[in-house]
Amino acid sequence: MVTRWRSAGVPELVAGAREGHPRAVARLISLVEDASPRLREVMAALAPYTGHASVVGLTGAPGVGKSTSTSALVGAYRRAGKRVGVLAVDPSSPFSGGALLGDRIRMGEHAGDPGVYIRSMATRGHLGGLAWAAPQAVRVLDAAGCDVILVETVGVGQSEVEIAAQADTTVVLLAPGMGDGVQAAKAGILEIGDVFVVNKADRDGADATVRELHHMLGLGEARAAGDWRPSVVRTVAARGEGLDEVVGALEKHRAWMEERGELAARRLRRAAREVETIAVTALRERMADVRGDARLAALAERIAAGALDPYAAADELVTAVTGG
Ligand SMILES: Nc1nc2c(ncn2[C@@H]2O[C@H](COP(=O)(O)OP(=O)(O)O)[C@@H](O)[C@H]2O)c(=O)[nH]1
Ligand SMILES: [Mg+2]
Repeated sequence: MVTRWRSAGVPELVAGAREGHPRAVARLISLVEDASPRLREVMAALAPYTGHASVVGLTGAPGVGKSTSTSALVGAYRRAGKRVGVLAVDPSSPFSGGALLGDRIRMGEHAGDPGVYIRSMATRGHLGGLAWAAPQAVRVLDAAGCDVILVETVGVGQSEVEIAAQADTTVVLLAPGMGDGVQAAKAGILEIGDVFVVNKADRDGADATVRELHHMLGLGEARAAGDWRPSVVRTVAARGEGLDEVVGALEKHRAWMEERGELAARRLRRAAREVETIAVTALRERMADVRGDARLAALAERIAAGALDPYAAADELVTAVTGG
């Protein structure tokens, strides 16, 4: 079976993924990770089957309980009969093609459930990075028939926060202690949260974290009618407590988005972003090919001689590399 998918052509892989073969799904996500030249064909084949899944981003500092919460959420959605995809995006990991060790333990209870795909993803130094790869992996899971896709990213770097913000609904997780709220504010993740989870509510300080959050989000202040008021939910993910409330908050946010046309608006923004990232990456790749090119050397000579300014030279170069 392994060899079957390894040597399969794109139409066969896409058909296999649509029929729910986990190895076909895994193979397609590997093509994304590897920035395979066949991706163009893959994305064209997947396009008619995407747009069904609810995409939920989960982010927060390392150790707050994202993977534990994700696993508990998978359980909650499975009980509701949904097919679930999990994408654990880890830019620092040299591994891929399966869950990371810690995540494998935390998500182990779902191993072997045919209604769940769990995948961690790294990007192997591709120029476009995670911002380029994550949405394409989401497309694979969407076309494979997932009703819900949970994207876990560490809320530290700019690109990770951005990936979480590219979801239909973004969940920001905090845990009591260590001025966590302040940290989150610094990382800029408070602005992107639609639903806030204070996990580890079994620990001292959970009340203080909830209060701090209410204050920072201005939840006591009046809002324009119809505006979304972020939900704040307490959980003990390690014991599965509070997860039904999280699902409830996610459903409420989804209903609000649909009512306001916000879901369509977010998806348009996401699609625009995706096109932009692919275009910029393609341009960068062509520019990299141009290094050492005679055209660039000639432009440099004209600039050095005072015959041309760098802006006009850059325009010439962009026209040359995009012109064919
Ligand atoms: N006390 C307590 N510990 C938890 C809770 N949820 C997760 N943990 C523990 O916190 C640690 C980090 O969890 P993990 O899900 O890997 O965090 P992540 O780095 O955000 O993905 C693990 O040892 C979990 O068992 C909780 O609700 N209460
Ligand atoms: Mg994790």
